[in-house]
Amino acid sequence: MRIAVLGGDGFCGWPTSLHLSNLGHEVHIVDNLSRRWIDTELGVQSLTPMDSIQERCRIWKQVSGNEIRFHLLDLAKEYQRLRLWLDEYRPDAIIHFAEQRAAPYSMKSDRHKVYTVDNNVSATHNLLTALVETGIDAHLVHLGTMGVYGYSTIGAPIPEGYLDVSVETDSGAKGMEILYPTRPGSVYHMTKSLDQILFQFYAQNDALRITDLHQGIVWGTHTDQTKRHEQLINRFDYDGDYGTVLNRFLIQAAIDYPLTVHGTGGQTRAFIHIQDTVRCIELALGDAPEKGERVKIFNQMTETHRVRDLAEMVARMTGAEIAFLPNPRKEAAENELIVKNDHFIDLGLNPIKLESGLLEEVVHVAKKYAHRVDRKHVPCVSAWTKDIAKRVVHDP
Ligand code: NAD
Ligand code: USQ
Repeated sequence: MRIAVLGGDGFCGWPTSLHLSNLGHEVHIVDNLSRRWIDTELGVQSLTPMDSIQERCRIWKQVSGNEIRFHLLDLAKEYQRLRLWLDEYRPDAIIHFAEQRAAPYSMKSDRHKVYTVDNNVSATHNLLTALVETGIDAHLVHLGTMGVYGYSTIGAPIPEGYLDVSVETDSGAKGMEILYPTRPGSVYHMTKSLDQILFQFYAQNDALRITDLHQGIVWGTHTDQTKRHEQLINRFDYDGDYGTVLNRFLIQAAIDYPLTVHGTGGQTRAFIHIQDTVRCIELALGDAPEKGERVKIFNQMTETHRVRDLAEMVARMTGAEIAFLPNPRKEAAENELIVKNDHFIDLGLNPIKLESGLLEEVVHVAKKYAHRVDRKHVPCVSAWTKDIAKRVVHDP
């Protein structure tokens, strides 16, 4: 297949591009490199030394013999160029990673909120309307988030996107299926909730074929393909805005920084290893919806953990200390999370478990690149409300 990977320079997009190229697909990366600019804005860098996207593609050609082409394009701001690009390349499938993906970054200030909504909603809508306009019948696979469901669940398993409800009417109870009600916990997560409505509309109105993957927190760095050459290495964010919780704990342990647990660490979240992310995308591509079918929604996660349990696991393995800090976010102190992920298991996913993959990650990535860490960028300084900002002490 000819596959466009939108956001293919990012943490999930780069290993996905390599994985699909390795399977023999013709891969085109489309990215505006905004993530690299945000690193500059924040004064941070990936823990791992990343080459330019052009250099990464050159090395991949050298290692694999396969070509990945890079196209510099802003999905949100360059609608006409996007439409022309699609018309010229006419992909069979499109993987859409190209959004601002950090909840703390989206809550930093009014400017960051506006940017995140403008960028994410426009990118997704521009893509959908350009597909209609060009008449391209590509399978669109979007990376959504488990966060659209919200985290204060009632202990019932979260289904894959849809909920069967019964509504009382004058002629008795009527059953119907609805999108699971969204309850986003940040402006970033809210944009993913808005994406869901855009997908529902375009699938229903224009018969676009769409799969929305509600992904949990991705951990790890390497995949089989990124390991093939040092210059193919993946991005690894550890800073307070973009670093996700488990990757942050791993690097904190490596630099003797007490593990930064927010509040009681009672939030339970869904997780998936980056190798399983790329495999899930391959599986989703092979299971495309028919024209006219409703949006397919899969929960892309393999296990759930409470944050303080993760901290204890990392502390046991490494001897790190744990620090319980005031929570900069507005989130429940404790929550239960039970998630259905039958679709991917039925399609053959054989998940990498955290206990088995964790140690390798600590030794090979966190310790190897620990000298690149700037400790002052470790704390999470983005507060969800002005009141919370007054209570959170930012002490590196
Ligand atoms: P990332 O920030 O590393 O990569 C996103 C890429 O998209 C970047 O290279 C960026 O430059 C590009 N991009 C952003 N806006 C763009 C635009 N307007 N035009 C063109 N390119 C643009 O993020 P990631 O961790 O790889 O996440 C990828 C997707 O997966 C995101 O949509 C995110 O919401 C979703 N996701 C990520 C995680 C995770 O833990 N990393 C978990 C669940 C879902
Ligand atoms: N947390 C800590 N200490 C830290 C960092 C985070 O206790 O140092 C806590 C947070 O308060 C939160 C939990 O860990 O309760 C998860 O935080 P996170 O930053 O790892 O994850 P999140 O903000 O939810 O966002 C990440 C990705 C996002 C993706 C989402 C999937 O950045 O793109 O959509 O995970 S999910 O969480 O399932 O919605």
